[in-house]
Amino acid sequence: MRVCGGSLWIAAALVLVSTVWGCGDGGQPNSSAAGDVPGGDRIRIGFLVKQPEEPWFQQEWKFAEKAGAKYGFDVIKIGATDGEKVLSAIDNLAAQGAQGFVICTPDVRLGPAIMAKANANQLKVFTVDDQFVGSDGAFMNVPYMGISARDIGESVGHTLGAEFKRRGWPIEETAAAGITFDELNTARDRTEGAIAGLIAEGFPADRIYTAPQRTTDTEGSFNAAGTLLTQHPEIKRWLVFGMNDEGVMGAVRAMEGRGFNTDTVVGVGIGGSTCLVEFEKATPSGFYATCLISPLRHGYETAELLYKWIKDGTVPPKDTRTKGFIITRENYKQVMTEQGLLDESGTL
Ligand code: FCA
Repeated sequence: MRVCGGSLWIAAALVLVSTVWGCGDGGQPNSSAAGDVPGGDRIRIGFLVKQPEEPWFQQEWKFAEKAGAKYGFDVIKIGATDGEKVLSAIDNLAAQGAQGFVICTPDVRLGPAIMAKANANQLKVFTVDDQFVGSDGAFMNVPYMGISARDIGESVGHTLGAEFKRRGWPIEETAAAGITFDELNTARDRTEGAIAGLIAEGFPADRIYTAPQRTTDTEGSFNAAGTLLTQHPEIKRWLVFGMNDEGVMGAVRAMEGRGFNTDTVVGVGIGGSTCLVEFEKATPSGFYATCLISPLRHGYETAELLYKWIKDGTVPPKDTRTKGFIITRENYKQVMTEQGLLDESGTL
């Protein structure tokens, strides 16, 4: 299959593949020999992500490829941003001789359709980050690795509550802004956890305001925060939380746009990839900390477990939850190095 200079048909059906294979490598999955035939000896897996532009997912891909390099399997990286793209990607993976895929789905309710398509193509499925939800509303019985969303959210809330006290901010001038995305379970668990953590620190529940974001990116959060700021002109100091780094960075940007600064905003994200630019700035911003999560575990281990499932029939654990670690600009390099997330040159 070729993507570069392809026909309209390719553009329509396979735009997802071009996202990752790009044009520079001749449209072959990484490390596969030219002329490799579907069904050849070398195991191939897909790795489908809902937001290929997000650094978290790029990191997952990078670590999945590291697993592929170690064990000698190919990883076909696919940006699958909607249901149509996911379903056509599954057919394409099968046509290329892949035997399974890891997926962070663009919509958890696609679970039944994705499983039907995967089963029809005899592909094994490992879900990462976002868990499939069946037509009955329950989580589906498909191997899953996600973050310990509630605990991680609570640690965000505790960090915000502790900063509020440490800075001695007057409560009558202060509120918390939570940018929410309740359609997604892992997102809701995170922000509910943050609220619980703040309350456990003694922060008043009636000063925690939430604003739903329409899209889970920086722009979605920027817009949600803008609405909240317009509703609450009386608030002089903000504590900010959300489902990920993007959710907090967008809100912090919206606040900066209205004159708030590092003395009046404390944001704590969840992630550790996107927010690195904040920590690397010479002057601190209102983005104070994040709860570092592990694209290494979510990328490398999911790919490794899927590979062993295909190769040896070792069924992966059904439900794995990974931990987080609060980091700030003071300690991020050290903690990220300890977690295997920075290379020798100190970059991601
Ligand atoms: C979800 C979010 C990502 C990341 C991941 C672990 O998929 O959208 O940003 O936080 O969970």
